[in-house]
Amino acid sequence: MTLEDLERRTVAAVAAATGTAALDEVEASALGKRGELTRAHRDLGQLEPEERRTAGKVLHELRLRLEAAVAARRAELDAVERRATLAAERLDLTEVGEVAGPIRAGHLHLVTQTQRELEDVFVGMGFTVAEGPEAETDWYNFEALNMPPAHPARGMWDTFYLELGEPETVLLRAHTSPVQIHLLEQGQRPVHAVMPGRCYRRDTPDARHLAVFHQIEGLVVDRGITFGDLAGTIETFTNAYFGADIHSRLRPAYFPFTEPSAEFEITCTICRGEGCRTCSGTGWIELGGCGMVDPAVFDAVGVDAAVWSGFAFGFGIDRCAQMRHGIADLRALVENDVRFLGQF
Ligand code: FA5
Repeated sequence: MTLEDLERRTVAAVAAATGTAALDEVEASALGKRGELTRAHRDLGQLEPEERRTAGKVLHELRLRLEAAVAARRAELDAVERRATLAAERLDLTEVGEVAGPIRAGHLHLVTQTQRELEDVFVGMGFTVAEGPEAETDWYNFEALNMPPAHPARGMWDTFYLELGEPETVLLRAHTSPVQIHLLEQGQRPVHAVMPGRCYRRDTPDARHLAVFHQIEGLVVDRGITFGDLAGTIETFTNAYFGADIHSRLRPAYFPFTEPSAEFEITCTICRGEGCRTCSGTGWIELGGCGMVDPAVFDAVGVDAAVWSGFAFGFGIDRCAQMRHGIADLRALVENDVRFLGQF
């Protein structure tokens, strides 16, 4: 085989090598210890010194060309193989975007938005915002609110008890009214506060009820507070939050911790007062209870009822959201269907 043949064949084999392993073989058979070029070098010994020098130079130049061809091809194949390895080891972090379309930013749940809006309305009316614990003792949820043990009104709140201490002494609060007691115990006078938070009841979920829901409590304790202040506050709130075209009414009611007491209702926004499944055909939806603070509550926390008077209210935050946005069934708020929640 002539050197031209060797060069042509080797260059073709180098170009045809599809991986670095194949290239290694081509390089070994052409340039390696037992390769053809090495053999040709060895054969130089049989030549005359003059011929040997010329042929040696030719062989050396051929080796340099072939080594350069191998190196160039190796660089190409290395790059291809590195890309393949990277592609194989790539961590696909874009799955959500590819599966569900472009990634959308979330937003606060409607109930949280509503709670903040209600807080804003009341802060605009001069109230401060306070919070209390969700796990309470019997004293805060019932007794200090004028419901001694075995008082029949306790049945108005179907309560979850915690297995802590004596049976039925620690519970998940059934309403936000216990926070009134915390504020009064802290000695604040006068009080103009709203207290939003989560409440728990063994209520069967339906169009207007959830077992875990939210209330915003209101408490005003000052000198010379009257029922007129309560009615005016509720009317101002209704206009600010629902708009002037929504009708509201107070109906006489009973709560152990207020006297007199009332229920606060607005026209059902689902049927505009016609009567529907959401309002059980009455045309009205109850948003909360309210009344003048009962002197027995003042007694329980050491407030002098001869000096101070006050009113309190407790509205359902979920119900406010329901009426404001015309949600026929409250359960939709907790079913976590983003198509529903994404609307708000
Ligand atoms: C109370 O909880 C009293 N603590 C309210 C109160 C406060 C009266 C201060 C007087 C003075 P009631 O159980 O009616 O009252 O609940 C008040 C409101 O909470 C209801 O009108 C309703 O809007 C909401 N609510 C009650 N139970 C649920 C429930 N299971 N799911 C959703 N909202 C509820």
